[in-house]
Amino acid sequence: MPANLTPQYKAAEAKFKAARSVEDKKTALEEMMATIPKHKGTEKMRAELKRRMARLRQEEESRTAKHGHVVKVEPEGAAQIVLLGPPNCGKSSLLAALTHAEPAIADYPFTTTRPQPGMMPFEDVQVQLVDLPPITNEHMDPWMPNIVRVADAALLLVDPTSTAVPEDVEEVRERLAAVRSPLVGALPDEVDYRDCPLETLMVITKVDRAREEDLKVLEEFYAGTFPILRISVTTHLGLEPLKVAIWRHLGLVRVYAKPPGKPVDRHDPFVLPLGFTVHDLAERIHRELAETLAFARVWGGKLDGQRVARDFELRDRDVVELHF
Ligand SMILES: Nc1nc2c(ncn2[C@@H]2O[C@H](COP(=O)(O)OP(=O)(O)OP(=O)(O)O)[C@@H](O)[C@H]2O)c(=O)[nH]1
Ligand SMILES: [Mg+2]
Repeated sequence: MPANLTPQYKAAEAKFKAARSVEDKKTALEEMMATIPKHKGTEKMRAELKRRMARLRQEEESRTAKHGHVVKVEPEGAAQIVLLGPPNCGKSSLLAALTHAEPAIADYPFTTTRPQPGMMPFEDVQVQLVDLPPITNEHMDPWMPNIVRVADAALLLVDPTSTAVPEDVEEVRERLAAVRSPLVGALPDEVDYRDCPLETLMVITKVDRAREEDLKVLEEFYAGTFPILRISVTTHLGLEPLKVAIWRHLGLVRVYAKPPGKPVDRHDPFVLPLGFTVHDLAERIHRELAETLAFARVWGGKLDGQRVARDFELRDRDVVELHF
């Protein structure tokens, strides 16, 4: 669905792009949030605006706070994904299986006490995974909401061998919903403007030692709420499909820019949200030049170098030649 952005919104966006200070950026962003049309076609964009606002607030806090008081993770790569779940469900084990990070892993609860990032390679991009301490009714680190709010998506891990399941998982969902970060399988049509819903995949862990009937019960229970995957870090079952599902879930496209008359560089794609146009790509490459973009040629799908307009929406793996 097209976004149909208004001139007021576009003006606020231009202000945001020109802003240098955090204060000016926040003012412009507030204007964007107030003027963005509220319908299905702008859902992802609205979620993105909230995340940007949360990041700006984090930035502000870390400047004003005394050294060491703010816990945050510098975003890196194409997207940032948080690993959430009750104690001992296998969050750190999954981080170790998908990235080069070496987190502490142990067979007792509350092993992880600080966020631990790691980079997950997927084809030609890298996605940042952030392992976090567990969440329970009794315990959630005070900095946790700040980290969760700015993430692009989440994995909610469930241990089918736990005697507390699914109550322990429900506690995680309730605690996060209470701090206005409800975990959702897909963005709902109507979002309370105070909420920052986080798109979530459910990952059932340790399937190598789970009973099939317990897996089925869990899958039935959560089927209408989240997309669900089964994994085992011991046997590697489901790890490759999980990577693919994570990438698809993010709703991002990889685009390869090609200078006119030169071969395409397939090693270092630009990663853009679904719905971004040729003009948005030009801005990403060279903000000052974007306005002088004459046209573009695209290779991909049915296109084989045809000219497209500035508002052509790019697709995953398109090759684009920009003409200024
Ligand atoms: N058999 C089996 N054991 C697993 C698997 N994944 C994790 N475990 C074990 O489960 C225990 C807990 O794993 P962790 O990765 O430390 O769990 P966590 O969720 O990070 O725990 P906290 O940091 O305390 O919240 C460890 O003993 C792991 O070896 C799996 O796929 N199969
Ligand atoms: Mg851990």
